[in-house]
Amino acid sequence: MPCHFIMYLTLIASTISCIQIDARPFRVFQVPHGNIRSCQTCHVEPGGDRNPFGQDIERLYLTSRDIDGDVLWTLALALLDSDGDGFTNGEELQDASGRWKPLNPFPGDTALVTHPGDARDYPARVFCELQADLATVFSLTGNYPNPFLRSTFIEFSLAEHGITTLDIFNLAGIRVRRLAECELSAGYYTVKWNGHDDEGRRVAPGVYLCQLASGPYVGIRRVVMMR
Ligand SMILES: [Ca+2]
Repeated sequence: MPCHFIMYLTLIASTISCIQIDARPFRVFQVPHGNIRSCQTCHVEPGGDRNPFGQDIERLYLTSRDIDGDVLWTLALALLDSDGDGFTNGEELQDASGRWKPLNPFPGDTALVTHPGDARDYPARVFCELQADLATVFSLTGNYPNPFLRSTFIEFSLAEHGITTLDIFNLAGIRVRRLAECELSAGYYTVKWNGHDDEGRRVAPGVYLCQLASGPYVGIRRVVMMR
């Protein structure tokens, strides 16, 4: 059976399941990758109480709270950490920038999606936030804000397509976080670092080195996390 047909059947089954227990199944398709957990994206149990992500949406991100209200997936909602696990809703749903719009293809990597309403489920790694556009030079432009308190955005450009890594090292030369390891096209990119190491623990305040390696290019910048 063709893959797209199986996906179609899955979506129909998901929608029918929602209809039986929740009168607003269309909202599932108004957040990135909302089809993965269907109604449980926002509810503890389908049709039941809302989880922390669903509570935030109900509080501020519905066009109206009646049955016709649509979910507003915005940068503000993407930047919230609804379940308090150290990762923003956007990071968990593979759209850290909050740029995705309903009906567009889902962003990022489906395999990395985690639950924005369940603090026990969080991503092992936040992958590249892509803003591909024409670029003519390799450059690790820097990060903003710097110094930073909670999170910082690292900007770079690639002149050529290639395997790219973006890492954070401490001053002892030990890698604390791999932010990206992927194949990227030439373009401009922004990747967010939330000050956590690869184990999800917040690193100690201080000076770190951010290293970009892609093709012939290696660039290093100082990144300072405040206390
Ligand atoms: Ca989570």
